[in-house]
Amino acid sequence: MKIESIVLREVHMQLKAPFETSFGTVQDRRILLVEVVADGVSGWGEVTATESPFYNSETTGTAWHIISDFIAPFVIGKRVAKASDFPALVTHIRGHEMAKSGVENALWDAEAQLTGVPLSKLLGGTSEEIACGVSLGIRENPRALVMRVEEELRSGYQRIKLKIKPGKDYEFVAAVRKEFPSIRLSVDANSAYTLADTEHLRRFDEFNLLMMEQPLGWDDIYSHSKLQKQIHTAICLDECIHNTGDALTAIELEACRIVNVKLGRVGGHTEARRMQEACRERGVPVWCGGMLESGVGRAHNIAMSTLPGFVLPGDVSASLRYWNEDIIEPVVEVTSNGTIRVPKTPGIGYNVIRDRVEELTVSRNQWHAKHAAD
Ligand code: OSB
Ligand code: MG
Repeated sequence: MKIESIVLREVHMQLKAPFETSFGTVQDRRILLVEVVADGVSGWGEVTATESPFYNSETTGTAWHIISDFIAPFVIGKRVAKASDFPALVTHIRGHEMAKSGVENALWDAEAQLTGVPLSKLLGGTSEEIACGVSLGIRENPRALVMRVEEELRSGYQRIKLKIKPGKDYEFVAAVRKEFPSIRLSVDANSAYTLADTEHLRRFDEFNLLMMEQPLGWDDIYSHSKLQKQIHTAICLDECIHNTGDALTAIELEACRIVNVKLGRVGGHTEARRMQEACRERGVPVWCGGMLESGVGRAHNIAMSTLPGFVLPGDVSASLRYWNEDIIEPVVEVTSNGTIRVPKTPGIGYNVIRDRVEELTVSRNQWHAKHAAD
């Protein structure tokens, strides 16, 4: 495949409602979309960075800079036999996994279209339907949260994850657990606690949670290994895991028993596939995390979730939970059993609505290969 052109767009999309985590509240999303033309076919990827560096160190702005000033000028006109060769092309650029992932995943979409297969199949995915959960932002009070949980369960979702932070944690989880004693329930702290909170976090053992996601430092596998030995609840790492090496470190140190795989955080489909395989070989369950994606990122998450290591419901849910209008058609829908049917058409399997993308675009940058031999 020759990388013939790259179009980078920043689109602005407003979530239906503000989403609150321990690190802040977001409603106005600034999303980067990457369109790569390879051998005449357009593939789409999404950069899943947040607007501020409060989840990890990347932002929409840093990804714009890294793609515009380093990735795109370097890879334009180059050839790769497969999308899985892309990471080697940009390995000299340190970190910036989310920026890289946006470009790599667009190439995967292009390769799947050129091969005439759904992206899920090109990746080696086996399921035709994926299991879905939801991630619920922090609410005003436990009552409001219980009402939201009830609504999501009515829609069929198979697992409920509650965002927590100090002061808005124990009572909120207790209220939900009391109302729904047997649902699959988990919590996500986004690094809001420290080892000094061990006693407090141990109290969550009574809720029989499926997992507690990223309670401690965003880059601190070591402290999680200390905590995991002192609580019964399985720790799941999110922020700490940037590559398969991190996952293996965490598993060996017993810092977690479950791994959240996010395409952006690990740098794209190639590394995500390697990571789920490494976890599967060791009997460690993985699931697909979400980053409040537009339809493009969501489509990639769906394809990835069909790989055999993804044995727990992910944070991949219906388009209309997030957006009044998504940028793909059909929109992503969830069955009454809390599953998403995996598309069977080539590529990501959804059409990007170009006119809508154009309307939402606030900035654009593009690169074209020179003709001749490059
Ligand atoms: O930690 O999983 C997280 C959203 C933004 C940043 C981090 C996280 C999240 C979510 C939302 O939990 C998942 C989703 O519904 O897309
Ligand atoms: Mg998380």
